[in-house]
Amino acid sequence: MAVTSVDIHVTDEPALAEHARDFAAELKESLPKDFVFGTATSAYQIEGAVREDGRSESIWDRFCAVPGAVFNGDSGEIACDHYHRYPEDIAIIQAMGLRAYRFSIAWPRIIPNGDGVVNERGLDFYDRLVDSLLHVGVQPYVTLFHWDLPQALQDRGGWYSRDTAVVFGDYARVVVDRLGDRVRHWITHNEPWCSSWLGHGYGVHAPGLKDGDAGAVKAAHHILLSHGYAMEAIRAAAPEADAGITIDLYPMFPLHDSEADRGAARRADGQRNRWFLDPVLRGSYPEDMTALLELLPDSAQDDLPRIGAPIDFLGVNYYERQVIRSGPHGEPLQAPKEGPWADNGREIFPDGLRVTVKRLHEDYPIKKLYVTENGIGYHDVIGPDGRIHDSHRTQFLEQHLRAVAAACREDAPVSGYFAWSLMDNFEWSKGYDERERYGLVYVDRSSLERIPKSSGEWYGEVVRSFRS
Ligand code: IFM
Repeated sequence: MAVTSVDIHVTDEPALAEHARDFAAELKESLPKDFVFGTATSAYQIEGAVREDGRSESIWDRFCAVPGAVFNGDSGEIACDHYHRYPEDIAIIQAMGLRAYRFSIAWPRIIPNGDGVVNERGLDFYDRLVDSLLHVGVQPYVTLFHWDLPQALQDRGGWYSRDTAVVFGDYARVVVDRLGDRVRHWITHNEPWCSSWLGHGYGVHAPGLKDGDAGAVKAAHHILLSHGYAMEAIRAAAPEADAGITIDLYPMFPLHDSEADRGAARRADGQRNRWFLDPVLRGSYPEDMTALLELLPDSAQDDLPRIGAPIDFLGVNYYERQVIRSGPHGEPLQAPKEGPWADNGREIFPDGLRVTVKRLHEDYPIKKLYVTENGIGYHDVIGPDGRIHDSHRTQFLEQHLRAVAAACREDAPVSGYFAWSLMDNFEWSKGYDERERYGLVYVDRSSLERIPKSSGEWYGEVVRSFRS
């Protein structure tokens, strides 16, 4: 359990530290006492070591090799080399004072063929990771699928095949059997809209299929079904577990307060949000989404009880809102937003997080929510003093935590917040584009040296002060 030590400098910046302490005092007035503050990552974005210890090829390894698929031809081959440097990364988490860390498991490390033979060396890595986290008092929140499907399964149809849903349940069982004595919090999937629509509809994520809504709906259904199988596996292997799914949600604002724009925003919400929320939380697909309903596999109706079985919490990833106007046939079209903007082109709209959480609380029977991701990409640079003064990110975190506090005052059951991301990492089709640095910790792309940013130091001080 060799955990190295790391310096967190916030006390060198008295104004920042004082601001963090004042802000923590403000949060205490609205957030529950046991509110969980953490940070998040995913396997392919940070681990590297793609050919080590029996890991097989994933669909992202394959996709990154396609010319033009990923910015600059980048890949997760080395990423942040977390596979080897995890003791240092855990030391950073510890130094920040965080007591929760969300990471994902790479399926190709555990069952290289997708089903069948289990790779003990893959499990051993996550064993070491979990033990090292617990050793320093950090609770693991484990995601079972954050997009790195074994290529062997893709070769047999991937998420177009119902069998992939079944074997996801087997994979979940293997992982929970091994780690479930120490890991209490489980997330089956991360952002199923991205896996289905970006990967199978638009082809901008792995596996790069451009099959439109037909492909996306089929993939999404099997992903949701696999969530159901995984929940059953978790319940069987670890009855005390706290388990759910993470969905990326976008509040849809009509451009004008007209019937046409309101209707278009409702349809956009149906495709982007309710298409996932309704089956998981109500056991049904949204009835108004008639064109999508026609694309569902024949088995869909029979699968819904399994998909809609109770979960313990919903994970919410929030990044930005969408503004929607109606097209000539009532179709939803994206309308220009107002800003302000981050370097990576995302609009910063903190109240959208409050609106999202409040809406979930009002529309769905949810007992507990975690904000499992929230963050922003900037082109951060090392200053002359060797530090990264990313006050824009500090402000972003402050505004969004304030939105969570406001939602809690409106009785929304938010139990935790995980900043995306612990460190700068591989941002999927955007690769290592400098504008896509999401970390609380800067990662030098050549040396892979980690340098905590001032936002990370500020966040740590907020968390420590909140507890004191
Ligand atoms: O980096 C991603 C993450 O993998 C999923 N949610 C959004 C993040 C930022 O784009």
